Amino acid sequence: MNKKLVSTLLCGAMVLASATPAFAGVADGQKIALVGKSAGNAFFEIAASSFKETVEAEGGTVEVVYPEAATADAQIKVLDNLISQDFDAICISANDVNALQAKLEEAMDAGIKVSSFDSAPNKDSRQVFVNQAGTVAVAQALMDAVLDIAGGEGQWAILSATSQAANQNAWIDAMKKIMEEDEKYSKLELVEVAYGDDEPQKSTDQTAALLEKYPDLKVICAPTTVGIAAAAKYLQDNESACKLTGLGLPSEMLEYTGADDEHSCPYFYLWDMQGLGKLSAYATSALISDEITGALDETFTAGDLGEYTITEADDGGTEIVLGLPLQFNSDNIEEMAKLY
Ligand code: RAM
Repeated sequence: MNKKLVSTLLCGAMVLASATPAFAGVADGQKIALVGKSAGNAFFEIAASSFKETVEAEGGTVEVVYPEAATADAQIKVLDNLISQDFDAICISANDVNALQAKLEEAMDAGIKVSSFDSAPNKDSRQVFVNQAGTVAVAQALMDAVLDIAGGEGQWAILSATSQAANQNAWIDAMKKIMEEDEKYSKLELVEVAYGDDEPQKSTDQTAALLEKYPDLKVICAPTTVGIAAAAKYLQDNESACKLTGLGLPSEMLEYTGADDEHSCPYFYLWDMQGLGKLSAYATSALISDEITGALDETFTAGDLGEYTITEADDGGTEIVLGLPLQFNSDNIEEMAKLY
């Protein structure tokens, strides 16, 4: 190729580069830390991989960090370490609603942008929360599933993650409120909220204990992907009459989902997992580039997901809601299991 042609091509490329607006939200060189609730949970691995892909495609870098345990103390250790490095932002799924406040405030005071995804620390601990689906929308879907699967009446229990988990407790509180406020749930009896700590073995043991304590238990609702997968296996292996619903990953629920006696879970819910990673990435990046501050009514474009508006969260802070909860059942589980 002759020199003139090369320089013409180079000039053209430079003009193009300067004329092409930066992809909304993600700018070159941004350094972001993504903090999950615990290691070894496919939920966070899937969200983190789409978060990373989104940021890296635009020239930023992401460090994904997991605490040693699913506790606030372990996350505080992680945050301490991150604050001493030159991160532009931290995006966190909180193991506790209030306990991270001092550390996250310290991060913000140090000029680090703080967003959260999946599980929100309180409103003073973050600039914005990326909520996978509205808290009440998730609770409503779960309550209606419990009512339907129980046949309108009877005992049911919740198998949660840790007792401090901000998102679990928000969903559980919203479910209790829905149940109390509408007469149609009055024949349902919530007998216990058990905690499997998002550990497969503990979740299995808690399922076994619930069945032993409540022989007439009709439904277990596990709003945790780890808990529901463990309970699904236990109930199905033991041919239990007790049925299951909750929040799960289709890939982990494939063999347990179906509305017949062979399967332990007629249907369950989750949301667009790749979308959660992407939207969290774009929102965090938009904070760094000062496109948003996290204030109510601000808007931004989250790449091919389109435009999002920051709304008021139930805790008085702000949030960006990805979409609606999605139902997985025998009709769509095979297709969805290929995605996440
Ligand atoms: C588990 C975690 C996570 C929750 C999902 C549904 O993986 O507890 O925080 O959002 O379940």
